[in-house]
Amino acid sequence: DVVPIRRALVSVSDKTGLTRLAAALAAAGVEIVSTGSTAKTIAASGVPVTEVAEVTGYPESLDGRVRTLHPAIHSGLLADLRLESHERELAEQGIAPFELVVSNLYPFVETIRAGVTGDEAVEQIDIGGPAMVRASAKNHANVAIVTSPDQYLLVEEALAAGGTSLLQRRELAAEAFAHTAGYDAAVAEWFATSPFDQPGTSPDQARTLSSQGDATPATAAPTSTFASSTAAAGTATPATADAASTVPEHIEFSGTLKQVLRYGENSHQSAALYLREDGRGIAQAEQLHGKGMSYNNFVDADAALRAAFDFDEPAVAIIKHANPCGIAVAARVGDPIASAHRRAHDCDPVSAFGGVIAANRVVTLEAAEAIKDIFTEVVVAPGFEPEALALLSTKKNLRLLQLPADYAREATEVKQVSGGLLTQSVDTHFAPFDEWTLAAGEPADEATRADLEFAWRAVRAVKSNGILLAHAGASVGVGMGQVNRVDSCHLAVTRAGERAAGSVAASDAFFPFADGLEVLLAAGVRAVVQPGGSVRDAEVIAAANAAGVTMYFTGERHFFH
Ligand code: 93A
Repeated sequence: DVVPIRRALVSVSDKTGLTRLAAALAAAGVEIVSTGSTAKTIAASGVPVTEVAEVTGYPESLDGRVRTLHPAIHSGLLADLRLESHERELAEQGIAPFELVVSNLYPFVETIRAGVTGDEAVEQIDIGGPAMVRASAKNHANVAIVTSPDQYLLVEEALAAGGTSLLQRRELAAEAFAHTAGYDAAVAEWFATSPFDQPGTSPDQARTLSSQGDATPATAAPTSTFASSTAAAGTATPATADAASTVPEHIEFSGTLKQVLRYGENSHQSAALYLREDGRGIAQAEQLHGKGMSYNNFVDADAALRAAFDFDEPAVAIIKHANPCGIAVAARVGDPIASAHRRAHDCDPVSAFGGVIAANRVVTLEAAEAIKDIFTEVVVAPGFEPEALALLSTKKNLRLLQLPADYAREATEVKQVSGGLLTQSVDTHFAPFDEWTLAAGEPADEATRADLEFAWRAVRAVKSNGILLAHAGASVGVGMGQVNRVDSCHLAVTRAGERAAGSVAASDAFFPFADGLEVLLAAGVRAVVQPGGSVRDAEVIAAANAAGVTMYFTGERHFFH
């Protein structure tokens, strides 16, 4: 499966490392075919190069829009030489195949970031480049595609080794498709969000429209801008006067492309990470070790952080698919973070396999020793003790992330719906115990009260309908994401097993009937905290009283979707 390199198509906007690469190719006897300024740069370094126009017999045209877009080039990229028919067709047409393509694209993102707009920005949308990249990536059985100067060393190694291997070409193809997907995503984002002057509209008219709220106001052009104005339109009707006073009239979210991700939630989805300019969150975390973060890693790490940082005391949350496998604060004795981790892990060791761990304190060596033996995708924390970092860095597949020193969540959350954005203030309010009302049973003793307060905070990290059983500051059973509360209760109780008896339970929203609560009571929970407010509260209270179980109402709920 080794393909020797005889002919290379080189067409790069970023000329970093180009002359060294060209010299290495020429020294290995490789014929180099190049576009305009790439060919000039190579020729100027004294290396022989063939112009694309010489190969196509067709001049670069339409101001360079059509250069490599020609069958004499693309047949050479797409011919599958494992097929005799392809080989024959190429020979009949007098076209030579390429075994290597080196291409990086017009710098679209950098251009719009520099403030370029309109037709000038459009001109920076590379068409021929992605076509070459995608063609050669598709034809990875025959062609190696290199899209970054970081990969030039690999080319030099391949030249020395007599060619590229199939595995190398496959990996390069994956990176190439991720590269063009990220590029197109940035272009799509720009089209969807950049200001648009309608033909025939003078700049002055455009400004007037904008100030009336009919057009998105012009902003400096970052990679991705979502701007919205409800100011003049008056169409947004907040539900309450209270909400109205805290919802801003104008919101602007802008982000700069940080990283094209290998793929999205699934391998057929393209994905990228954008940075908010004022952000201090997971997106700004510094990766200290491990392979690149995936889309799901970011989502889960953020959910884990949110859960761990809901507590003031040392706490650890372990997350899978955005839901907690375990959350715990430190026990009174021992190393706090090691203790919190052990107790969070013990909640559901089966689910914690392959999870994401967040700690709200520096990860200690003792915690690292425990984490090391458990298959984990990501550990994110404010920091790592040097010995902990050294130990965890021995795990090749474990990603280690250090939060920015001033880590903070934004005060407003944004969610996309088709055709718009939903915003809400972040759910950070926890009604304190002294505002709860005792709805059933005896007032809680101090230990029960502490457990109820812990459970009430922890259940907020559980996707609705959420039920969380806790004991001594650690979750022992979590029921999440069910479409009825009874099933969430069954799930929490099953996961807790024998530990359900004597635990306390928190429910993210009220029990609409007594049936869910009855599942918890039958399992032996000793106290319950829930918002209250159901029309059938009397039924629910009666069930708790009949079982002699303490139940508090918080008067606030914590739905989480
Ligand atoms: O203008 S294009 O969309 N049409 C093409 O046929 C074409 N061929 C190569 N863009 C095209 N390219 C791009 O030109 C490459 O992706 C590369 O970024 C750039 C290299 O041009 P030069 O060698 O003139 O710097």
